[in-house]
Amino acid sequence: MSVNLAKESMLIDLYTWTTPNGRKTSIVLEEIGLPYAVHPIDISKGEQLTREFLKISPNNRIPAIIDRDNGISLMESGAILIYLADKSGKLLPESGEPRYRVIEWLMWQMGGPGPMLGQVHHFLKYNPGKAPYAEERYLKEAHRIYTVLNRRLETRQFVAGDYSIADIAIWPWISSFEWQTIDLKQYPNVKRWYEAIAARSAVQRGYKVPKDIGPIPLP
Ligand SMILES: N[C@@H](CCC(=O)N[C@@H](CS)C(=O)NCC(=O)O)C(=O)O
Repeated sequence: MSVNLAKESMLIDLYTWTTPNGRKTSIVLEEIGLPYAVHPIDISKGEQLTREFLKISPNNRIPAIIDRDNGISLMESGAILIYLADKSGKLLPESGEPRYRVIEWLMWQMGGPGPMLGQVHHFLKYNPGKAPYAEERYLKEAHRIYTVLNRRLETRQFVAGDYSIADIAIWPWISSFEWQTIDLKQYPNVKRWYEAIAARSAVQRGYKVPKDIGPIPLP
């Protein structure tokens, strides 16, 4: 983590919290090695709702970044991942089908595992018993998502070619498998992929941003 570097040497300001969408961005920053300054936005205290933060993130959600090189600010983790990959020339092929495969699976994460597993957390983890239909619906969808990912990883080490921003976007959502009441042993290819990524030192550092709330869950 680059939190303690001198202010002038920072390139990226990262506004984040201890959530899957936040961790995607800190893991990518750790993987590509760009120096960054962490600005914790405690969403449990409503810090995402301030007028100051709204200027950086018009949707009032973390994560967001500012690139000090050019003043560009970005919200939406998918857009941030593409931006950082392009800026560094890492984790996203430059052109052709390999690039679109990574973007395809990144978009799959943004439209599927992100919002759907988010609903699983909301209903099963934080509000159990309040809405049985929603619990059933989103848990069923979670199993469908895990089935799709397990199938995709049957013949591949990573979801789209080499290790990429697509893997990094999906991984933090799978790291909450316990909250989702998912037994990873039911999805052996996902388990193998998950453990391999969890073992990376950049992932271990990025997981602890903006603060350490415990080790990466392992099956
Ligand atoms: N599609 C957005 C989703 C961002 C998002 O939902 N962030 C959550 C934390 S993971 C948040 O800021 N929640 C604050 C709130 O709900 O007010 C992205 O991928 O960046």
